[in-house]
Amino acid sequence: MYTQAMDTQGKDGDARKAVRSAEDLQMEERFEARIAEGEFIEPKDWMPDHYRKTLVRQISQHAHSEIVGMLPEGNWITRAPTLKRKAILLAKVQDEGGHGLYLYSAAETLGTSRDQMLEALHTGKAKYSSIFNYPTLTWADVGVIGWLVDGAAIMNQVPICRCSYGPYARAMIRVCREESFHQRQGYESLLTMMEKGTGAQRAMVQDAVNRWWWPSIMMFGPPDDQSPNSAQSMRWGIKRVSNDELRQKFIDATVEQAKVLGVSLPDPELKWNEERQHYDFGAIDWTEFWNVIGGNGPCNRERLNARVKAWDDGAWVREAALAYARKQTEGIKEAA
Ligand code: BYC
Repeated sequence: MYTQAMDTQGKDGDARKAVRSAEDLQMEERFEARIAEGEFIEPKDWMPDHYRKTLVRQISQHAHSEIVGMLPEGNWITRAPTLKRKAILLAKVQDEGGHGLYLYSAAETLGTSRDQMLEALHTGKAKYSSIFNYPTLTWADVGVIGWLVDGAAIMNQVPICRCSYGPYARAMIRVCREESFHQRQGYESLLTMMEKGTGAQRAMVQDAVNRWWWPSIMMFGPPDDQSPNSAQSMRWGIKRVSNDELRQKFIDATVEQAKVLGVSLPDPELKWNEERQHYDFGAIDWTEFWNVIGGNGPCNRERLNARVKAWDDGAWVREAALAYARKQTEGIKEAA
């Protein structure tokens, strides 16, 4: 017996997909019940199309952010001030590459190939975090990225360790541990410059904080009432905490860290609100945010060109790996 129902969750507007069978509806009820019970959904489990698409969108965007995020910091590896700082930065940038790989693997379990995801990045169809479209002008930017950008990333990503999709949640556990090291190394590097540095070095830290503060708090995404994906993602347990709540938590924690560091944050309206038990903060320039994610930030073109070039330059490695794999398979067949 079949019934018909409108799929209000479908984004693609394909009328044929809007007709669902009774079995589908039952599967969906069972799926919703599992989500409500807090169970993990695994790759071979039934899931609604839109749940799958939302995950591919978010996880691939996250993976792209990790590998694009290697670029602004990678820019400073050859100019790190000491061997120790260079070793730390190399390890951090390498970690980001690793995060990209776990995340691409997690997204692949949903049936989208890595080639498809990279094609979407290279053609500008897929998004990556707005934050990586800003330039790293001085060495202090590297410390500030660790402190603010990785700090914001941890705040956003710890709740994803409880995401309803098992492979994404599990990948995030290791990612968060590593991000925690990244945040600490950034903060420690800034503390060294502030406590032991010259006046010029302290000014360099303050300048970097001034430039990165607003883009960092934009990382959490648009305000909840302008976030088209939030409501459904929260219902499905893909997102556990809203954009605005995470932004507020990040600001509350960071203001205190800035005091210890001895830097000011570039927002004259930042003020403790006794009644709310949170910091109030000034208006965010959302026009700048939409401009950056629309492809018109200071470094969008440069970042995308660098990724496309890396992909093109790596063609011979992929060809060699495939040729080797073919040879191995042929060898196995011959031996059999
Ligand atoms: N940048 O409905 P919303 C890292 C897009 S890696 C660009 O709220 P959602 C690190 C959003 O995609 C940091 N785009 O969306 C790496 C949507 O557009 P589409 C990356 C953004 O998904 C290396 C539209 O705006 N972290 O930290 O519910 C070194 C409406 O937004 C941004 C992750 O990816 C943005 N900032 O919530 C150091 C974490 N914000 O796709 C550090 C996982 C929003 O509908 N992702 N958009 O066309 C998430 O938690 C969520 O996807 C977001 C957005 C909170 C980012």
